Amino acid sequence: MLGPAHDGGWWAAGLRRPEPAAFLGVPTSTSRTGALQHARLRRLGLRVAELPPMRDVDRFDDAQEVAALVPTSRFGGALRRVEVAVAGRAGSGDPTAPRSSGSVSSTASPSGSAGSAPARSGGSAGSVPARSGGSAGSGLPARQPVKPGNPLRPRSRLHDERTAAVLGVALGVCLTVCFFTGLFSHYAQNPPPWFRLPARPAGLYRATQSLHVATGIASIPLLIAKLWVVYPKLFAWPPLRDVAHLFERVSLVPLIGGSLFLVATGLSNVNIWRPWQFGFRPGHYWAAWITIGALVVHAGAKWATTRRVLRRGGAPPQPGELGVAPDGAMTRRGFLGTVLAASGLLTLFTVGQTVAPLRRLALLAPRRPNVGPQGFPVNRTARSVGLDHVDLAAYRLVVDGRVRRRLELTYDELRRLPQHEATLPIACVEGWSTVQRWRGVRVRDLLATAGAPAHAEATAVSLQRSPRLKTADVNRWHAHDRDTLLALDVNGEPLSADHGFPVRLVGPDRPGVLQTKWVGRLVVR
Ligand code: HEM
Ligand SMILES: Nc1nc2c(c(=O)[nH]1)N[C@H]1C(S)=C(S)[C@@H](COP(=O)(O)O)O[C@H]1N2
Ligand SMILES: [Mo]
Repeated sequence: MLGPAHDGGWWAAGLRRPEPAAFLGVPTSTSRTGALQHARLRRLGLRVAELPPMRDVDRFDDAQEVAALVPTSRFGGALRRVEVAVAGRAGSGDPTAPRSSGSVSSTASPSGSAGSAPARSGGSAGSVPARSGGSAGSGLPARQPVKPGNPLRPRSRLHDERTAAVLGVALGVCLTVCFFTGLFSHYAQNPPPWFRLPARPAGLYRATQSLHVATGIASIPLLIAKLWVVYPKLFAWPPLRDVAHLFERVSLVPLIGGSLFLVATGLSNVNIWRPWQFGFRPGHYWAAWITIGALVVHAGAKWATTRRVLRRGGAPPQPGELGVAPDGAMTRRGFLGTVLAASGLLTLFTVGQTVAPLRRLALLAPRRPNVGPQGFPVNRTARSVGLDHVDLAAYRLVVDGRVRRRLELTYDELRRLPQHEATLPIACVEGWSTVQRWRGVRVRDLLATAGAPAHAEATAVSLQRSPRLKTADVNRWHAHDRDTLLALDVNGEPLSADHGFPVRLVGPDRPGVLQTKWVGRLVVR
């Protein structure tokens, strides 16, 4: 086994059996010592188990930083005694002298909680305890060349497996929820032969799509934090260990690229900034499959590590663990707390677009459920679809297709038919929604009057000029639901022009894009 040190050396090595060739000629005290040592062990045909990377102690300031992480440990105590002694001698001593003290361990956990130093003194495995830098074979004291303040060398203890694992699990949950809710949205709009969108529960699509956008937005801080925590690993040495490792690393390309793409396209879509307009859905859809495939590979590769580091978790917090460590750096708890809070707040400031009691907090949402003509939002105005004015005298609702009697109803005739009321949401694919009280003619009554077959389906056709969202399918379950209406009124008044005057389709559990406005025709199938 080999314990890599943060500075490129190693902090412990253990061998099951003595092996003189293991260390001979491997250069010590270089930033590649750890990698070269690793390669050597493997070349000898030895299986190398990696211990967690740790901060090693080469200089006095290293020791001080490590002691600050574990102030109550023996190491911390020993260092304090040394500091007192050094202060007592008022600068006459060599501050690095304590490295000869046998009681000062050369290692400490980067988090102060891992608490494992398996290579301490060889133990039953017959291993060689070592100082960092790989001098164990020669017995010479090693000194790592340490370049203080090198910004390219990550020294934050937050780049550790446990932080990565916690973020990974949170992100994995968000991406998985996003994938399935997104897939549901896709099938709701493009049903494959084996899928038919149910009409009940009436708020199902509203819930899944709100969840989609909420988890998508929650994943943004998680994704940024995760990338920051693991980026040093992207430059880890050796870049490729074996075929499994190759596979795992290659899967990072679609995983990282795909998630960034999804988040970027999703976010600009909900903010109605669509430089791509028609490409969004196919692009987002295929990126989702690619990303989730890569996520499955990645989760498989990291499963064991994640379980191990999360299990070990129960170590009691050190005095500096909550919030900020004594050295002023951020602890893991502080860091994860900040990231999760950012994620939660971002979501909270967005879900007001669909959860009415939170609407005052919807600072980041492009829409609020109660803002717009007649008290709710308009995405697409009549004018924007080429419908300046509907001439009521000429208006007819036509019901044709697979019917025994073709219907042609004026606005007044529609008004004289039995009216029905339903409280239903408009749940836009973009994640905002609004619940209103609708009143109009049941679609199933119209189908019955026209003599349509028992399990008939229909397509609603809008009077609008432009082709986008001009038609919407009404499947069998929706067509025969008692709440699927051709609405004439909303909240007791006739629909306004932008809400679909004279008639709009509205039904339970339909994505907003299927709640067609300005309906002029129902084609029965
Ligand atoms: C900030 C993050 C995200 C936002 C704001 C977002 C937003 C959206 C929106 C608005 C739609 C509806 C598009 C439409 O029907 O016109 C959608 C669909 C979809 N999303 Fe996302 N999304 C995000 C992240 C993700 C992620 C991470 C995944 C997958 C892991 C994903 C998978 C899907 C899928 C599969 C669809 C269906 C696409 C289709 O209808 O063909 N999304 N998303
Ligand atoms: N004819 C027609 N109906 C339509 C649309 C449209 O573009 N044309 N937009 C839909 C969308 S995307 C939504 S979310 C709902 C509510 O949108 P609104 O806010 O524009 O009324 O109406 C739907 N009905
Ligand atoms: Mo929409």
